[in-house]
Amino acid sequence: MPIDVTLTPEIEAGLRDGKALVALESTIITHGMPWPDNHSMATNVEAIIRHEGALPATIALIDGVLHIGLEEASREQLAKTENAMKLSRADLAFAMAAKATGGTTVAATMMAAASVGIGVFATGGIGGVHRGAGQTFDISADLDELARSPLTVVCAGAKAILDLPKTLEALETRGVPVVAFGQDELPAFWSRQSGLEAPLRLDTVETIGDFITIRKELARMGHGGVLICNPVPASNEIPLEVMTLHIETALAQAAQAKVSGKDATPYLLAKIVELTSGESLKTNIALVENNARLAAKIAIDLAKRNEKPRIGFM
Ligand code: PSU
Ligand code: MN
Repeated sequence: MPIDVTLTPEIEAGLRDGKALVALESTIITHGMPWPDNHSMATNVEAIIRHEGALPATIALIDGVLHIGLEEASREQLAKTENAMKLSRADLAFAMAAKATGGTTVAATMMAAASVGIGVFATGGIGGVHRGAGQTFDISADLDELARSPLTVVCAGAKAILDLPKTLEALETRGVPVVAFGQDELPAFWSRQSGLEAPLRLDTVETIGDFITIRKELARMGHGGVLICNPVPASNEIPLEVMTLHIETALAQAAQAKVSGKDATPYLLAKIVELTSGESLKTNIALVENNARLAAKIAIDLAKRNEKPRIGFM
């Protein structure tokens, strides 16, 4: 049975011509933000990537067809779909067989992007080790995917609703480099600070490009993704002390409502929007836009390097 995957003509040509491409996830559209902010965010993020000179490839499942690059009409349809599935690695084939519509998480988006050779991906925050994981075992499939698929993922840090120290440990175990961009501290999504030192730090697009290029040359030793943590712009951040209180309230409400598993992240994000009277949504949009800009610059830097072939040492 043929697999239903469709690339927009633009993405197909971009891949053939070695253009700078940036993959975008769609769970953030279906489960991360309410209509119509989800739609305007998705549209703006694509425009930002184009403005920088790269091509955006939003990835999503629509009526069982895996789209790599979404036309405007499909993007709007997806943003309006009320019962869209949340698709991680475990769900993708099932949802394709069922001809379902859904947003792809970081994990499923990485799988799809890697399968066609897109190397750079922008998102808001990755999934990670949930607080209380010692009891629930709730660890996002995003972490295993980062270990597996060779993509550079630009995020604003792991969502601060997670257990950040355990998330860092899990990434280290899986051999995923975690790089803070322009600061020593790991950013915590809505906040620039987390109280944790990032394992690695780089300050320029060019040094990120050097690093990724060497990772690629070492690929025969086996490697997966790289995580670039880009702090939210200072003008849009909500300080960690403020967020800590809201996160604790949201977590207590989730426990009381017995929300767990796949529903945990969307529930907590929605509660936090409520608790901050919409402030966290504005921050979320700003950080995704900021990540799209950096991801586009990285993709352009890498595409330029590929124009002049290099000889690896192996
Ligand atoms: N960041 C957001 N909103 C989101 C997500 C991240 O601001 O909706 C999504 C991403 O798609 C991520 C997923 O991959 O949440 C993680 O979910 P889980 O913890 O269930 O793996
Ligand atoms: Mn989970």
